[in-house]
Amino acid sequence: MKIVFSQDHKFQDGKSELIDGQIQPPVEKPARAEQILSAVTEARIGEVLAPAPVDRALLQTVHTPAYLDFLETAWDEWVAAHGDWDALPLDWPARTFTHRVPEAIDGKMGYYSFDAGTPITSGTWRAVTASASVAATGATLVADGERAVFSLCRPPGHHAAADVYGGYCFINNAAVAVEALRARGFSRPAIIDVDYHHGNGTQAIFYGRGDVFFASIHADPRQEFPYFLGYADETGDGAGEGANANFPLRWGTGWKSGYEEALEAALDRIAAYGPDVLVVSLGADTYHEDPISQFTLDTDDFPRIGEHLKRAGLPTLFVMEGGYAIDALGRNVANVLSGFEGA
Ligand code: OKP
Ligand code: ZN
Repeated sequence: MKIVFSQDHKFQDGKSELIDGQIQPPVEKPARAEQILSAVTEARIGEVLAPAPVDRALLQTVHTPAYLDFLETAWDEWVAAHGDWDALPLDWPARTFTHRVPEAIDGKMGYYSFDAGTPITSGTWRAVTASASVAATGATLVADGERAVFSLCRPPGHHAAADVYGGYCFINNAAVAVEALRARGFSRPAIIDVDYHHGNGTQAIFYGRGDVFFASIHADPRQEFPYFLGYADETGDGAGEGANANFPLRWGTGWKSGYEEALEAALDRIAAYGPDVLVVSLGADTYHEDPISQFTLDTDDFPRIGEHLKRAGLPTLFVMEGGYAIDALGRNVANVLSGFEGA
């Protein structure tokens, strides 16, 4: 399986994340991608290729022009206002407020975000466009006939919606990949999101559409981030009714205590949709030692995820999302891919 990777991920290197009320070192850090790259290289998953630059027009099939302009200029506006420390929002238009876009950078950040844990830094734009290019190039390779490709994206993307960032995500790489695949003639893509957290951004992007299926297996939003989306009764809207399927699972879920069953149910729903290509939002934060997560999958369970995905029998693009247990992350990701290759 070919791997697409860009070193430019390293330009997203936040100084701080607000965790449990304290400013701490970010858990979403460059070492994650480096660990994954060395593990997939060691496991001989396949050749590593550099991405082609991503077109702005492709990004605009997913994100609004105003949002992309905001992301591109936010750092400079923040530095002019406050100096060159990480840009973090602190004020949001919750219920009772208007949804106007303010002039001040702090107000714009609140308008375009949903959490205070996702720093904009000097290199954010460069890193997030590189991450999107990794996804888009992976899609091109699948369209050119590769059976399966691994887009080693960083930063992740599945929490980002058309004009909202958060959850360490700015550009929705999986959605960009879907649009790149559609542009190359695939007409019925399905996305399966196996990251521990609900892919709220991906769901929101495709919620009103019947031409893209979205299934997500994740920690129950009653207990876990992103809290306000990811419930089982979210089934799609309008033309998208029936094309969204959520499988929320309680904290403590393991392979035999609910995960495998949910994965099979999600893949059954995808098979019933009749897709022509599969995009996997691949998180390894379902691992029992993940520092911010509460599922109990073990390293031996990850190849089984790959085996189940292989049985869908579809051209498949893996897009990297989360996973924060840095020492085991690369091995767990490589295990999914080798499980897929071996099945
Ligand atoms: C990104 B991805 C938990 C705070 C959670 C954001 C988590 C984003 C996860 N107390 N902060 O889905 O792995
Ligand atoms: Zn996650």
